[in-house]
Amino acid sequence: MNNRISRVHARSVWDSRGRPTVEAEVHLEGGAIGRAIAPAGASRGKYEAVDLRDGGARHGGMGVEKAVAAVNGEIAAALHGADVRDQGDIDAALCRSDGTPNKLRFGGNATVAVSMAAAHAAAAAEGVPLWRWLAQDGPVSLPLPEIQIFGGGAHAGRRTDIQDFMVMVPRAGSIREVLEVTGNVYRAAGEVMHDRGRLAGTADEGGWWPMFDTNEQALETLVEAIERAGHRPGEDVFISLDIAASEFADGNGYVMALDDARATSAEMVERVCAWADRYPILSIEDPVGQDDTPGMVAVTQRLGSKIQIIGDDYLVTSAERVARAAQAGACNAVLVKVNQAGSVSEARAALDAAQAHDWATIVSARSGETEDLTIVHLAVGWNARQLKVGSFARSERMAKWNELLRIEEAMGADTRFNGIAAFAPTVNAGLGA
Ligand code: 2PG
Ligand code: MG
Repeated sequence: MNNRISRVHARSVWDSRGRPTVEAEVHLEGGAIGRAIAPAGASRGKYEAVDLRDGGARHGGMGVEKAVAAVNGEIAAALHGADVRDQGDIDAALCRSDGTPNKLRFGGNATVAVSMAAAHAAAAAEGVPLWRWLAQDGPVSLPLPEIQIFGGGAHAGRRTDIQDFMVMVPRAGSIREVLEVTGNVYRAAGEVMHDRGRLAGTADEGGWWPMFDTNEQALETLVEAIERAGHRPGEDVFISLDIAASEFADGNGYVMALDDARATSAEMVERVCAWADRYPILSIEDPVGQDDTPGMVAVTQRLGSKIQIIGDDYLVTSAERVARAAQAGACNAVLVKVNQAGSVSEARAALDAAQAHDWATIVSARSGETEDLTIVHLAVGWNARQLKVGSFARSERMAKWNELLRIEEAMGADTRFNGIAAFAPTVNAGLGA
């Protein structure tokens, strides 16, 4: 009886962009409470669960009063008395009462907040951290971080076409070491920008604002920053890109505004392969657009044995799309964003589908974030291989890296850090795993 849901309550709070978002609480009869806040994307895949926004003049149309009302009304009624330990049943009830394939009626922002809050309540009732509750008796590991140094694309007024210029430190021995090295690179990148008179603050996720003349100049500068920090590019520190190509795809191909270039799908593939040749790149997300399966297959065939090819907008945290992509030979890794699916169980299914194909799995934040730490626990408890939460500045990001440090400490001698084993098998082998 103690684990039955007695109350579900939501309120409108604020995210890291100063926009309203949904916070949900799930209360249990035994007194335990779970709480979670929905994140929000800017470069959104068109097949994602839809956030319900109020429209109109207030909050520039971004209000979430309708989504909050859905939680306090229909969702609260649907979940009343449910056993919170049955996450699958709770999420199935959310999907059933919403009744649309992409959470149009309640809003994915309503369902994801409730779904994550329920997971927190279950862990609280058990008296264990969320990651332990999620893992049950299964294996856990500390995910390899990928951390943004320059933020472009939709997170920086389209200043560069490529969206995320990130680093990975797979040969480090611990989370603590990864974060120290990343801090060095982040600081050095700021110094390089300062020296060139190009320092102009930070973008949405805390990465340096990308004042560059071409996309390649950003890549060159990142290599320089790694060296200036005293690390070896392609040895200790690698580059990871989120190209987020759907953002600059039009019906006929790709328009890279900064490079003043148009590209067909085949030309885009060539361009990405040329970057992979020239720079120490270990991971590439969304190298082509969300509907460009031939392009995704071509990139995976050309680069996938050595480089991680991640589907984000292309897979939108959907088990079905992961299975289809695996069959087509597209991608060797999935980005898992709980709010793309709209519930914890659906996101977990996408992760399981990827693991069944020996793909790597990356749990990811959104560009609109808050102090919510749920994704860190999901990554550890689900034994995901990597974690992406934006840059190395601003507390909505640093809170998550700091939580990962706490979990590393709590694991003590049982710690398993993914490092060079964080990728699909052939990529791991290339790193010497
Ligand atoms: C992405 C994310 C995070 P957004 O594209 O992977 O960088 O961006 O949340 O805006 O979709
Ligand atoms: Mg992305």
